[in-house]
Amino acid sequence: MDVREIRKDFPLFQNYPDIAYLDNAATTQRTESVLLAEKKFYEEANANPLRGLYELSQKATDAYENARETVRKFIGAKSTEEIVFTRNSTESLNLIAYSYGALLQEGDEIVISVLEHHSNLIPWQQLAKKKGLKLKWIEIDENGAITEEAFRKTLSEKTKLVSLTLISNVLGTLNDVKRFAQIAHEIGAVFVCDGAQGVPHIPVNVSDLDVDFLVFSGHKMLGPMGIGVLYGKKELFEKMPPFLYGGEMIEYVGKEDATWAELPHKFEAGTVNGAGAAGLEAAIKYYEKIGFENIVKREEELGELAFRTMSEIPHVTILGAKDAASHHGIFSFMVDGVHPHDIAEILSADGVCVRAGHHCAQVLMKELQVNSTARVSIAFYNTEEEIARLGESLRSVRRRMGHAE
Ligand code: 7TS
Repeated sequence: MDVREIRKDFPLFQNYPDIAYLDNAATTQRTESVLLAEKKFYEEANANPLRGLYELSQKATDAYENARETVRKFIGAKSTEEIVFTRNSTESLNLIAYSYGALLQEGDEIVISVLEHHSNLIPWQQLAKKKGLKLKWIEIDENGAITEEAFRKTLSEKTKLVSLTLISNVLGTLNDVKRFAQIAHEIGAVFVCDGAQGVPHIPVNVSDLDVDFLVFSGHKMLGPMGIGVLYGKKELFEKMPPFLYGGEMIEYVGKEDATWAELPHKFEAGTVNGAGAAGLEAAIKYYEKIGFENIVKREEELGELAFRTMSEIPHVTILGAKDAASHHGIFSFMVDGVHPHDIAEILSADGVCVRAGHHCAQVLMKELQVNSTARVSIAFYNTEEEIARLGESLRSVRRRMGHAE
């Protein structure tokens, strides 16, 4: 892959030729094709999808439903009835917690891990409080990984739902979701996979992994903000009550009650994000054009370089695994004697964009005995020069904060 050619596809890099954007876990940049797909929707197919019978509305519906089919194929789902469009991973997780949560009973147990982003934690925590469920936590080992032993130890015959991230947004750890889903199924629990950080970086096939639900966000994989995906097995979606009520999710409405639309529309109340779906489809097509195997290879190489560059700098500590490959392009780090916010500000002065804070993972921060970290996160369009700039700037941080060396 010729990264110089690839970067030409991203308008933001033309507008900001001098920044090194290394905050891809927060959101990626978007290709011109994604922006054009959104524009095209509004210019050539704009009417309210799924409503009108006239030709333009049909075009809007087709654009939206074609995007759903592209998503279905991308993640290997059996049917488009299993693909619900949401705003983002957070909304998808809230939908599951609210709607599948309605089927859970007092005393049932939900299992999550200390790695989870707040979006895969608070919905379960609040559901547990409301319904008298027990929330149980899987601990991580010194590399930030969940062992099969730790996983099994947390389960019991009362476990009804397990929700785990595919890749940690702080440590980059990859969970063996296929194995964990299998074990959860053995005891009759459903398995939710938070793919917000995984789907953009490794091929994910729901039929192969056999997860019951998968969530991810368009904006972390070159797509627009405001469009996300919830995959769910049809037999589970059928049992679940709607999440939001209103237009477009009904079959028949009377004064006293209503019946619900067919899947997946039962879970898509109100006017949908047609342009967002078209944009996400364009993002998936871009992934397919580059080829996932090329993306994975490129991100591995860049990750290896970033890990080596950062590890060689005195007073810099990368949290989590001791090998680059286990990080999947995500490196949370500390610099001795310098607050993460100061690190990020100094790097910013050199045009290097990294995130600092708790990364919406405060339970994990406590586990790691820190309040915050600085974090580099890589995408395939990053360059070796950007990593070199990160290294150079990072090497100067302590001196610029007044430390002797
Ligand atoms: N799950 C994981 C693992 C995430 O990393 C994030 C966002 C979410 C869920 C929520 O995604 P959203 O699209 O609904 O916001 N993570 C980050 C991050 O690491 N920095 O900014 C957002």
